[in-house]
Amino acid sequence: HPYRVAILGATGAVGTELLELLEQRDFPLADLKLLASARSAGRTLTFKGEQLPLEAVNDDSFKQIDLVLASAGASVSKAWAAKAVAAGAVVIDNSSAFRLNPTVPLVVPEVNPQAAAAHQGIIANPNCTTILMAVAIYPLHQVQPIRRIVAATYQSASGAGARAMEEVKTQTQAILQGQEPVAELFPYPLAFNLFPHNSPLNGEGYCEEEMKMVNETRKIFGAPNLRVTATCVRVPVLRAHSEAINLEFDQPFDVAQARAILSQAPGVKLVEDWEANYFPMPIDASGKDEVLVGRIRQDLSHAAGLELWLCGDQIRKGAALNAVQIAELLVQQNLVRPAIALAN
Ligand code: 2RA
Repeated sequence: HPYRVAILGATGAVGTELLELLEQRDFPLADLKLLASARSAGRTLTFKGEQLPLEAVNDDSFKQIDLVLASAGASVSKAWAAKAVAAGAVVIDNSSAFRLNPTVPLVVPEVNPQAAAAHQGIIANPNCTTILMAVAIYPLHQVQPIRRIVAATYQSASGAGARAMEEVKTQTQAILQGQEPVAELFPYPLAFNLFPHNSPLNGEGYCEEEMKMVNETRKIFGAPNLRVTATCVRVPVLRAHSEAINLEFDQPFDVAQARAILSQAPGVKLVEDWEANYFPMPIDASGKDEVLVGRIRQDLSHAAGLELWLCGDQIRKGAALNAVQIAELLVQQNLVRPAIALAN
């Protein structure tokens, strides 16, 4: 049956993409409510040719709502998710607020769809870099368990939101006109530059973004001891992230076998033309659903190591698409039900 859905954070980069995906994928909707901050209230967004009003989120927003897709950041999710659940809705949360909460499933549908069934009202959508990596490497992990992951990311401006994408364009224009670039959302100019991800650092010198890759990958794979280390870097690309991944196994992993596995893997597109030196690029990944994977090769420095390279649309599979796929999974398995039903 059709569902009454609310998007919390409808005006953001991810919110806009959610709207587009619900339309494109013909999600079974009885009603769609667009929630945003008071600043956006009164404006409208187009959905299936109709103008839908943006409403400021309030205590009554979640009455008569079955499913909430939240993408307005951790503080907004912390403020509203419990209220939505209490009102009888299931929340698919795109923020980091609940990802490591043991009672909240953290789901990548290609990897751990079964985890969704245990939800108690909230399901978390992982961080973009984690989702893209998980989709690409889980099929290998199923054949031979991965022992250690060393990742380096090249993250686009979109990961910091729609306004950050505008900022990098404005900075680029300024530089081309011989002016000083202005950094407002980002700490430093990103145009013609790059910098280590600017999320807060811990005592071991890792930033939050890097720790998301460590902790979320362990939770999604159900592998609490998996060794993961990452270096996350922001690059002046608009909307697709890239990642260089080194994988270590117990035994050598045949490269041809890895390629064959990834050429069949759900959500993955193998992109390799060795003669032309053509491999995944962010401009090719932008707007695509699949994670593009290529440059799979034996690690020269380790007999049981593999190297690979991937690009994925950060707003789409890294955020909005994964959330909509979780929603579709809940619909297929009849899991859109008030949290109270589980307690009884
Ligand atoms: C980024 N989306 O690219 C991430 C934030 N966790 O910054």
